Amino acid sequence: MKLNEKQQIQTSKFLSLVLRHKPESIGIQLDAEGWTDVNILLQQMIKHKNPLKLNELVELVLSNNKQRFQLSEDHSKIRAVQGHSSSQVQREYPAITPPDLLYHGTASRFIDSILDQGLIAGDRHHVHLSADLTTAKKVGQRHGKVMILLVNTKQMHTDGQLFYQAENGVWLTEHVPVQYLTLLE
Ligand code: HQG
Repeated sequence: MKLNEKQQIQTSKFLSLVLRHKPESIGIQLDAEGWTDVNILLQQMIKHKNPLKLNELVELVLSNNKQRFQLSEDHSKIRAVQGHSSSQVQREYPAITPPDLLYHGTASRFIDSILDQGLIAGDRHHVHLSADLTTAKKVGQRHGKVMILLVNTKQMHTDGQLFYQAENGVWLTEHVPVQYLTLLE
């Protein structure tokens, strides 16, 4: 049996919760790079009333619209590729040169604070940036009335700030100071 679309979304949200934020809530452990054992994950999901079969997990990982999760080659381990807040994880992404410009989609109610403090990671380990406007709009819409900020990544990089890219293409950095931000009207 394949998971239907609703079940896929629910399961993806559950996996995001335990693989990014609260592994302890179902008694699993993540290593520093975010990996956890697939068999233990599936056992603990049964115990916590979210049963999932191995083939359903594999299908979900491969078909996930944002490629949020990654399986090891032998399918023995799984991780979320970005978005972590758990202190068990401290991913060491290689620093790479970003494109000259990246986008950040947010909600109008955050703008005053962002123009005061810059973009901060909050509970997550990094600020998330998008490579294109369409993606940034989708990210911002999750929070309310969408506003787009342009990030002068070329200048940030020249000034020595580090950038990383998760396996699913999402760009990451520690903090974006205000001077590199332009609000797109
Ligand atoms: C805002 C999703 C006030 C920031 C997406 C955002 C992404 C500030 C919110 C990934 C601020 C945090 C991450 C400041 C930043 N004052 N608000 N100084 N600095 N903010 O969800 O970037 O579907 O933690 O603008 O696609 O929205 O989960 O971050 O609105 O890739 O795979 O604080 O999550 O991916 O919200 O999204 P989030 P995000 P998934």
